[in-house]
Amino acid sequence: MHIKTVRGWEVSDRDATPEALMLGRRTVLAGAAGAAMLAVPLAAQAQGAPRSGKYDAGRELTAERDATTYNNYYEFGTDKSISRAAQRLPIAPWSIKFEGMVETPRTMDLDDILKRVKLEERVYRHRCVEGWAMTVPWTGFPMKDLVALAGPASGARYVVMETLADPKTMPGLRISTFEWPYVEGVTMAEANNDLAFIATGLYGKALPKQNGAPIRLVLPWKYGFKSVKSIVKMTFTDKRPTTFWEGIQPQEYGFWANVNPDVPHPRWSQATERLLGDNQRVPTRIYNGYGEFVAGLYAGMPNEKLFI
Ligand SMILES: Nc1nc2c(c(=O)[nH]1)N[C@H]1C(S)=C(S)[C@@H](COP(=O)(O)O)O[C@H]1N2
Ligand SMILES: [Mo]
Repeated sequence: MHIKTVRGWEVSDRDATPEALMLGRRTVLAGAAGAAMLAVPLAAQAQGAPRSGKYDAGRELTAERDATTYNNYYEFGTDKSISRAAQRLPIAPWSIKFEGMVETPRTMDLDDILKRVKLEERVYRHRCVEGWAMTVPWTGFPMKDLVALAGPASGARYVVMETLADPKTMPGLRISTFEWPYVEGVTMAEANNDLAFIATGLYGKALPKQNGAPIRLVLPWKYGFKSVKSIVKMTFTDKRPTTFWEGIQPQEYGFWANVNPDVPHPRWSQATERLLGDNQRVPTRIYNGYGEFVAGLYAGMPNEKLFI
């Protein structure tokens, strides 16, 4: 396969200009990947959920305007200014397919899922591998509750999640150097860790489209690219998946992608991060500061490349 020059969001945050990625990879122009459809009461997905006191973010909230206008959502374009373009994302009705090693493969409507979970608000730090960071209040529920709804079979070891791939509304799907749909995965132990969160709201409102409406993953101890947006499918498997960025640049992005200031990206340092808003630089912390909750997940894995 011929590899062309490309840099994408993995360009250092300090060099600001995002360019298109590399690699002559065949694109699977996913057909109108099926968000099967039924009505969803969107407003009900965020309002009035009580804020959890379990995880103290320890720094000021990012301004809502910054968090909702500076985004990574490559389906809508490779720069940070996709918030307008993303308004075409069709989010209602919405459903999620549960497939693979589950007791009963099925599709569940989002409104049905929301009836079976308890919403709460959590303020989490977010660290993008490019070097920028934010602190935002997500509304949602623990990922383990979604796993329980899916009903995995006992042999399942990984959960794989996919974003909608809709060529009609997502111009980024024409970039054939990417292999759509966007796919991410975690181990069952990671999925069942209380910190792993499924968000349906942000700042007490329904999740904005540019932030991954109507339902996305939030893994605050990992680099942001693991937190897959607009999820339409959850597959349980006993094989580790090749994830979106790993498939494109395996020498730069791996499966684990845990935040670590001492493990530089091959092209830039990860020692500090730039806070959206005031652009202040602060030190990056191992596991993005969530080590007490998640470090145990990685004990006894000396041969795994746990950090990027
Ligand atoms: N489907 C999809 N999910 C995605 C991305 C993407 O391009 N497409 N970008 C990831 C990256 S690199 C980051 S940092 C976060 C950004 O989330 P935000 O725009 O809500 O800040 O989403 C992640 N999830
Ligand atoms: Mo990112």
